[in-house]
Amino acid sequence: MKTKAEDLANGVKKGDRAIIGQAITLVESSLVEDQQAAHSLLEELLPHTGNAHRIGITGAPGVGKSTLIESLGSQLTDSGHRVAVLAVDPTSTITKGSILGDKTRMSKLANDPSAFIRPSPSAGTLGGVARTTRETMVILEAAGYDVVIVETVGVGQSETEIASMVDTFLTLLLPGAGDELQGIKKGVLELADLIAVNKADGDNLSRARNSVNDYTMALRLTRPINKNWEPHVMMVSGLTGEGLEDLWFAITKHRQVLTESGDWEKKRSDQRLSWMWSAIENHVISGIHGHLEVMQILEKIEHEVSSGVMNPRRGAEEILKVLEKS
Ligand SMILES: Nc1nc2c(ncn2[C@@H]2O[C@H](COP(=O)(O)OP(=O)(O)OP(=O)(O)O)[C@@H](O)[C@H]2O)c(=O)[nH]1
Ligand SMILES: [Mg+2]
Repeated sequence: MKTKAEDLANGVKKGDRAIIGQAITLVESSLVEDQQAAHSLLEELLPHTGNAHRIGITGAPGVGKSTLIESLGSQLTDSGHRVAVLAVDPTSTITKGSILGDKTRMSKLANDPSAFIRPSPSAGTLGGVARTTRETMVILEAAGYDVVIVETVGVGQSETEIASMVDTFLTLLLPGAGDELQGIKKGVLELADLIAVNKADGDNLSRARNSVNDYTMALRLTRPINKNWEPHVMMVSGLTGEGLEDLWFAITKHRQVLTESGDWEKKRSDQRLSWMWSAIENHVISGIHGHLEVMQILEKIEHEVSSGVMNPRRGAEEILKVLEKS
């Protein structure tokens, strides 16, 4: 008899949408009894992955990520690509809300047989968002999606995590004046392979042009020149579609340049390593939360650390001591 994982893997490889959904639900599950099946599923699917272009798109809330993905994604499916979109919102706690939100904002793609949209899972599980994003990408690639786009809200940690699991990282910014430029975190510019000033339409157009110049200057000041790839700033409008062809050209060019220089393979091996390390972190952390003795002292230690009675390093030591004893 076939196992659940084998059945799911076969359905995924055939591109069966309902089964793809079930497979994603399995890897998102934090139930202990689902872990083995999830593990076997990924083993079955991993050999069928590796060819998709993994693209991360980040930017502040409301910068126009979903609108741009809807336009770009539709252009791509029109030209024969199969496009998967994963929304990662580490701030979202109500899964239902974000399902509706993402699907309404990308209604054309949501109804496109060559596209698959997976809304953000709720950010309940520890380290869960990064893990499930990686594993969901495996499923979607094995299902034959050759462009996998991860949309993430640009808040802190999540950006760095997503950047470590994609091939091309695009940052969207709004047309703005010099003041706003000051507010852009240096890290944002350092992570980006491409930067696009979005909403460059209507009244925004001249401001957008100025911003492109400002960001280009800022980019030159903040990062060392990489001999293989120099990130550049573009101007787009997800709403009108203006600039999207150039943007796609730049994204594919990025892949080509990296492939030729050998950086692509290097990136893929870094992605595998960072997956392993984050799996280790998740395992240790969930070990802590599943450990009875640790749970008994955890609240007290957390309280003492948060109120400043115990220093954080000492708190960590106390917890690890109990964990290691067992
Ligand atoms: N003028 C203009 N408005 C846009 C453009 N893209 C998006 N908008 C508007 O900006 C608002 C936010 O767009 P979304 O695409 O939902 O932005 P988002 O970055 O996905 O937002 P979150 O997922 O909530 O972080 C909507 O009201 C859009 O209609 C654009 O290119 N030009
Ligand atoms: Mg969005």
